[in-house]
Amino acid sequence: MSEPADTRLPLRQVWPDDFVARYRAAGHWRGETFPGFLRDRAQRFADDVAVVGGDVRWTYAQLWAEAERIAAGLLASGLAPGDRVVVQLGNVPAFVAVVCALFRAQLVPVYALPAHRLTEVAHFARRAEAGAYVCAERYETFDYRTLARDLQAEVPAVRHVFVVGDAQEFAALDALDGDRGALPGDPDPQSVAFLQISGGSTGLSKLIPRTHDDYIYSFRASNAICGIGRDSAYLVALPAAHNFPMSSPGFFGALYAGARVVLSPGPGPDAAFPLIARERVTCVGLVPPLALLWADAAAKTPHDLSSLRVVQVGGAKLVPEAARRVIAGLGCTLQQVFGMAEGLVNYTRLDDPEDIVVHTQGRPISPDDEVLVVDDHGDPVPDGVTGHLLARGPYTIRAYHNDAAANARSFTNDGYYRTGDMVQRTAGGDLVVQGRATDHINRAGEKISAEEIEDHLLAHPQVFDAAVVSVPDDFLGERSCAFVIPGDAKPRPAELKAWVRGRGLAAFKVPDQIVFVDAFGTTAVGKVSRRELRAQLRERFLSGQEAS
Ligand code: OOB
Repeated sequence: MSEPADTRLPLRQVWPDDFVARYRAAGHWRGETFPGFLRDRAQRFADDVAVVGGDVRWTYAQLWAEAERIAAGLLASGLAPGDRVVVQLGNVPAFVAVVCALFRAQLVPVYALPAHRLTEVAHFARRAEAGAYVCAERYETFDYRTLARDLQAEVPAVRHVFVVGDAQEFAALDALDGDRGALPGDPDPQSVAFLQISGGSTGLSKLIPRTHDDYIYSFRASNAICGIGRDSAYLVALPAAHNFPMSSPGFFGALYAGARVVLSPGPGPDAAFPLIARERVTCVGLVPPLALLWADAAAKTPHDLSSLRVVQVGGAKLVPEAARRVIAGLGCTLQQVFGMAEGLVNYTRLDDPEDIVVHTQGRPISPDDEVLVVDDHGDPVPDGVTGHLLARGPYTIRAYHNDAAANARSFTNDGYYRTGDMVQRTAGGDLVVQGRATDHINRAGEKISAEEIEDHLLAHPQVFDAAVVSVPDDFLGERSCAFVIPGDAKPRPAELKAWVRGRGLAAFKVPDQIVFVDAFGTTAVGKVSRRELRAQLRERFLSGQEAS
């Protein structure tokens, strides 16, 4: 009997031949792969500690053995190389083992955050054409097995569910095993290694295909810029599935260097400070509100934080005053990180003068990153003038997976990614983020699409119209505010918030504030774009008229 034909869309990320040749010749793309480097480290650094979290302390040899066991078990369960697998795990060693196992089996991880719920996970599964889902029995207070059941009901193509912990009717990750001799060889370095999730400025999140060559380059080069070596200990304080703690230089950078990865169960000082002291952590990545929290808590903590050499802050704008507070409070080197899951990452350098570290978001990783700052017509603007940031380079994608409309919008004809960020470039080549051109809310580093939330609000029977905007917030940087024109009966704000939550969305997407208005009251004549409308409402809010 012949196998049914695979009708799934192929995963690929294609750079034009001349760029491929250039990136190889420059030594950026070296033909390394995830399983290739992980196997190598397991041999060379066999007895060094690789991953620490909860009660687990795995050496490099143990991590690799665990990855091979799970990989063989996944293939024995009926998955085949090329299958996509949605992974939703918290900051636990199993997350690292599962991802390494998927690479080893040539399965393709699709990263969901622990905060995501059914609507989002189902969207990732459908869009990626996933055949399996890996989750924890529970994380924090949520039981992911209920999500798994709903997911299989909604997306039957997800035939397999693997659970860390008590699996109930599903397969237990711990019990997986299979024939290691049946594991495939190493993949093509230019093939897609995984799908990352975009922040999603218009509507639903897009899937970002990253290749072995491009991603490994990004964290190998980040290691050099961030001072990560074999003697480093990197703390994962943000959710591990985020691109920042994953690869800038993140836990993959640390594993590449033979360093130690320490997983913090939560981002706050309570969870992280004892780990820093115990494991002599040298580097950590934080979002601005957390960095400020840490800076304040450091003054009072009994824990010894003296091992910390570099505190990285990124994901959202760190204003100069906050940057100074972080430096003073934590007493170590601050590194600003301005990056995106689509690729381009900028860093202030460890030896930059304080003025640059405080006032800029740094410069690109690679000499082959091509960064353009352009006006609304696409023409370059001079240094010091705000414009749209476009990026192209050896680790910036050329296309999203399976999303022709987003690709047409998000990339120029000559392959630049339109970041949606408004920046200025200084004479020294550093970037200063000024804002953005797209309507998303950057809530403490979590990106929320205004359009996505408006769609959910509009589905409520008592909502006539809704517009979601970002407003400044002392702690979060930005919070979300929904302007709602009620229908015949006015719902209570709490009801609308519960409604959004009940639509199967991450808690961080629930509007922080709801303001009822009779009309949007646009002053412009004729049709007003949603963008313009949101801008007007935001102005009204900020001028105090709606700040109820
Ligand atoms: C990181 O990645 P994403 O994909 O969650 O979000 C990217 C967007 C950027 O386009 C920008 O709007 C914003 O987040 N952003 C910043 C920033 N870092 C990111 N805005 C101002 N200042 C910064 N330092 O957030 C991400 C990925 C890799 C490394 C670091 C952050």
